[in-house]
Amino acid sequence: MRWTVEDAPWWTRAVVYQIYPRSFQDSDGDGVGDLRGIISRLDHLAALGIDVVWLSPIYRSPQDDNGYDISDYQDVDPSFGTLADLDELIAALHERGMKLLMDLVVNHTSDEHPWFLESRSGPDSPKRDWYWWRPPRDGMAPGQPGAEPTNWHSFFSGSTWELDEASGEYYLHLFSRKQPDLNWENPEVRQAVYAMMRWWLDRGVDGFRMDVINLISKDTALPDGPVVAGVWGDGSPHYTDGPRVHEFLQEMHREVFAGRAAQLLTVGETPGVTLDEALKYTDPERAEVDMVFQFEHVGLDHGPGGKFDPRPLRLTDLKATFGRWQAGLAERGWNSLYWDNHDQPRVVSRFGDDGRYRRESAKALATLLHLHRGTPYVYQGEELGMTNARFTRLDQYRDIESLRHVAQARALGTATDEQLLAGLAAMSRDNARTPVQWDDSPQAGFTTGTPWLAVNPNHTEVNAVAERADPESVFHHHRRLIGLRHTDPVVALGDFTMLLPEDEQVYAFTRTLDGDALLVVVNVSGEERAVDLGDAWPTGPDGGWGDLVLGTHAGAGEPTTLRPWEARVVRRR
Ligand code: ISL
Repeated sequence: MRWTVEDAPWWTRAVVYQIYPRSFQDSDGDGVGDLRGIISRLDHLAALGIDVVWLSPIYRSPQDDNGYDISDYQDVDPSFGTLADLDELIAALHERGMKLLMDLVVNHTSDEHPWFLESRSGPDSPKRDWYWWRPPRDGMAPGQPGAEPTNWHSFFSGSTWELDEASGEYYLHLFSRKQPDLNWENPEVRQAVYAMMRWWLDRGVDGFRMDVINLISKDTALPDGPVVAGVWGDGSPHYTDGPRVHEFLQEMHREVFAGRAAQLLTVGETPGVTLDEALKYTDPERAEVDMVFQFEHVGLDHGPGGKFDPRPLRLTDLKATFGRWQAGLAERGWNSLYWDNHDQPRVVSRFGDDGRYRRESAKALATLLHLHRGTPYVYQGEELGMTNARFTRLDQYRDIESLRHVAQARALGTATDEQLLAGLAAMSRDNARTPVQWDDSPQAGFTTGTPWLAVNPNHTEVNAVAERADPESVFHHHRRLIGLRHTDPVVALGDFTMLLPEDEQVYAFTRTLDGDALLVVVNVSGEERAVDLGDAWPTGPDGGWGDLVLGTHAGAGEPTTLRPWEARVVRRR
């Protein structure tokens, strides 16, 4: 089953923009971004041409993990505004022809959610079974080292089990101890989630980005995992793409999306997902979700010590990964395309050059993002070429993952502060969370108060006002790339063929549809480079590749030589 221009879903031609509300725009001077701030910046999104906004969580939350710990799914956190503000945002987006995706965080709740408070009230609570409660291992005493029901290591360091002193039992939390995992085995839990989702759709939202949705089904035997860090084991084989996950998602589709699925967009965040599993999640005939976020390409620079021990990216690894995913989801299913989000460092710092070639490399990487087959996701500030935070002290970091990593490494003596600082500077999630740089004023136009996370000092040069004013900017390059997806069917639906898979410097591929052919060729380096594509894309009588549709550099340049970080999109005559 392959879509044609006539029957392809609307989101094959759409571009999504992610807003991380804490850091987007503050309207009341408390240093935290909010909904009214977002409403005031919608013209920026309209100018960029985006179709869909994905809003990271704005629900009521103790903010232990910046809103990914929800204590009320049907209310807005006061730090972000009110439900009335959200209704206004939905209306303002719809007026401009844009849709709104809500973040759906239902693998876990906050430990302050009424469901968990009830569940925790004792073993006889009617909601006890809504979460994962277990006694200590093998008759050991509660709290005794090693008494945790499994040896699983949390995503945020330490055990995935927290002892509840009152009952002497432990509850499961794959993330922080303030994020207890819901028990999806219990049908009441599932029905409560579906009812909440219907309530949002009825309110006017256009779909969901589903947080760690491939972790909701656990092996109920809860086996230990192989030991990986000190005493801790890797439990992920027992909860990633677990035994009932597809059944649950098909049930959700029937209960929530049936009858209105065609207007909506659903995207599952699926860390550790394999291509085979992704095919199941996204095969339209199975009716689960429209697309998933895979994680292979953002793991390629993780070193032997994990994400905070990075190594340089090899371009051939990146091409092997994307090539496999493009081919794997060509006939069935669909890719989502991303470099950045609120959990990843800034791509221009990570895979580009955030010094001399900041602008050029940001544009080259944007070209790669938008020209693959799939739905592109642009993360706030990516369209401005924003860079990593450049913090110089550990006390500048706020993210729970970074703070827990530092605390654990210090406790175990596994890294010096200098090494920790280097690891965080490269990989901390806070790199993507510094406030959006709107202008060159002291807090970059983000707030009139003190921002919750420091503004990057380079906002004096890197900011939206400067970007919008310069026709050759990163912003305008993204805008043109987004426009191409809207107008050129070959960009949305064309076949993908990787060229030069062994080349460590040039990333080249073709997109073809009904006799139309585009070549995308990108110099992923600061060195000039002559490119010979051989028979895969022969040069014409003028010695060139064809008509330039879009390029990163002004002036024609040499016909088949790319300047540092130059990207070209060319149409065959
Ligand atoms: O960023 C990560 C650690 O390096 C990822 O493993 C991340 O934790 C994982 O992708 C899940 O992310 C999502 O769920 C988390 C939340 O902290 C992230 O912000 C969210 O995107 C728990 O809700």
